[in-house]
Amino acid sequence: MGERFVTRGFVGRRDAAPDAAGLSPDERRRRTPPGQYLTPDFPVLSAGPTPRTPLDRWSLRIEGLVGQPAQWTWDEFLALPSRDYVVDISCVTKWTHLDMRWKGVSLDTLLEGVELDQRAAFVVATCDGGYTTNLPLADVLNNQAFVAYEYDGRPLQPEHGGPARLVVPARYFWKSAKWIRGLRIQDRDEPGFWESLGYHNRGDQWLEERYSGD
Ligand SMILES: Nc1nc2c(c(=O)[nH]1)N[C@H]1C(S)=C(S)[C@@H](COP(=O)(O)O)O[C@H]1N2
Ligand SMILES: [Mo]
Repeated sequence: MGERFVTRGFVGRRDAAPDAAGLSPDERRRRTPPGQYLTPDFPVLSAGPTPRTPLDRWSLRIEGLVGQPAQWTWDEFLALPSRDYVVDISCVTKWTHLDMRWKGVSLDTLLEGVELDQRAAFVVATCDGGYTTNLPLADVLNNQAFVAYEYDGRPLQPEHGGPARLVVPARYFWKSAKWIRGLRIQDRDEPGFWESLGYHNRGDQWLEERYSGD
């Protein structure tokens, strides 16, 4: 143990001991967006009741400015190439949870299933229960977003958006639509649920874009 600290140059720095999660104070600071605090908790934040669509009636659909809409049943969705993701999540209520482990399908993989119109520039995620959130396509392409169906090695719990939710780690967590059922491709941006109620249109946690006007 001593050797590890010596090679890292931590000798004599009493505040440099790793915490329970093995993180040094420097790393905690570097990975905590402005105004956020770290927590091992995973609070539930929902604007309404938890929808419970049976899996045999579940589908995920891409529509809007695409050549032909694409749709996957639950079994078809699970058969798509998936990936494990370990990402830091920040909620606008100020908690940040590091190294959250998910399994899901990249939005790149889903979008490979459609031909995007030349005018395609924005996406609106649609959900069971009516929640929506908007993102520029540029913010979700290149493995920046995925539709998760497992969290921490288990099926995603209904309260957290199961059977499947969008996860966009580089934005505040309200952009990570729970109970996702659709991606609507548009030429124009269209504020979603929280974006219409005064939250920032983009929601970059590193720029502290919490509310419109930030
Ligand atoms: N469909 C839907 N998705 C949603 C919400 C919601 O109310 N409905 N809440 C959003 C908000 S404000 C946050 S902070 C996160 C919370 O996710 P969690 O309950 O898994 O922590 O989900 C986001 N996605
Ligand atoms: Mo939130």
